Amino acid sequence: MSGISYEDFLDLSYTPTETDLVCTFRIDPAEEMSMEAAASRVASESSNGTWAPLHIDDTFTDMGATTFAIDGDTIQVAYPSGLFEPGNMPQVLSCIAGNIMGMKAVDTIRLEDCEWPEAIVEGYPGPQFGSGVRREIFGVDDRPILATVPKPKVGLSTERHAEVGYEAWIGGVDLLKDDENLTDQSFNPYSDRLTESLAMRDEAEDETGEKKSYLVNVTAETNEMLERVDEAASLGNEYVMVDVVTCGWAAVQTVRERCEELGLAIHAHRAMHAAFDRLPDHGVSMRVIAQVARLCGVDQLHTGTVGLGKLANEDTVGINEWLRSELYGLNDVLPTASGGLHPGLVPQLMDAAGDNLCIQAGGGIHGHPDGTRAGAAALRQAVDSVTEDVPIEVYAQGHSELATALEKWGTE
Ligand code: CAP
Ligand code: MG
Repeated sequence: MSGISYEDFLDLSYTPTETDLVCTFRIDPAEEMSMEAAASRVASESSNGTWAPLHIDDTFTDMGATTFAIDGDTIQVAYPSGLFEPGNMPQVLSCIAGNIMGMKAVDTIRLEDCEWPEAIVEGYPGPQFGSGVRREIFGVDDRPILATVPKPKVGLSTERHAEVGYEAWIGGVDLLKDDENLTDQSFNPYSDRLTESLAMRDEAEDETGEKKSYLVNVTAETNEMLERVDEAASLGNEYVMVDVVTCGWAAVQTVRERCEELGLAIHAHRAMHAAFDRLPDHGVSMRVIAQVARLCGVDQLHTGTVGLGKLANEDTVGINEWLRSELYGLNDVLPTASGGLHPGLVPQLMDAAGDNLCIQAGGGIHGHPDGTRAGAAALRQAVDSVTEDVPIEVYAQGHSELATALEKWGTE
């Protein structure tokens, strides 16, 4: 028999079965490599092939993928679901975004999208709450929930951090959020910060009559992270925050399981995602990262600001739509808009991204000329102006905190 060679993985007459995982890549073949040859190698190296033709009999299970479509620089590859260990996200990524990312046969390769079949999705838990956090935790379903990260992002003492949280909660935000590089450092240790912030949270709840919560960053080595999750639950918090790309999907899967036992929601920060998705021609798209995050079961995920803020964004609206789409009964994910946001941007943001959102502003709250409490009030007022359908400049006439924010930052 001919065995497995690089050429065996292209079949433009193949129709994917309903259990196949279909991945869309954009590739730029290396010099002197045809599109067909490169496309076949992508399917080969990401499934069961290698560079040397193999001389084998039929005593193996054929786990080969098939490139079944080529359209310009875009190729589609179908993978048999049996290639993938159920519920093992690292193994999936080792196939579809593994060795092929460094293959000499292509100058660049980008995994753009995946169509996940039920046969694979059923191995994953998906979010425990998803956008249900708004109703189940805060009792609101007619507005975005609001979060804030104290700034400077690291260096505040525990006492100061908790005070900033209190001011922000009183001003009108729902969630205090840790920044990505604040975990358990000596200037603000995890346990102290959690305890003191939740004490302030209780006071803010009493004063405002509103539910408040804390996206406390538990990101660490996995066993350590689980201890932090347990502590957050034992002290009566509703959430943990995990930096999902830096700690890895295996850790996210472990935390998801523990959070199910404890009834905690997971806020997913995505630091380092741009190392994979920023280059338009190479890597893994944010869309796919978001898909992986949903399967693994995070409840909230940063997906960008529709280009309004300080950071480069991929198609925020398209990603949010995917996170809300039907997926064999899995819960949706609440998108979080964050990065350079301030009150004046809220109408444009909500116009593009809707109200089923979490909006985070750090600098856009704590940089308010009258301080954190006023900044938080201004953000809440900006949201109210949209939900009450009053132009933000008009609304600001009766709301001085918002008026000051608009004076400082405008609406662009
Ligand atoms: C935002 C932020 C978030 C980014 C992450 C920061 O602060 O806390 O980490 O939003 O990016 O440190 O930059 P500001 P993304 O509100 O002060 O800008 O949401 O795109 O993942
Ligand atoms: Mg941050």
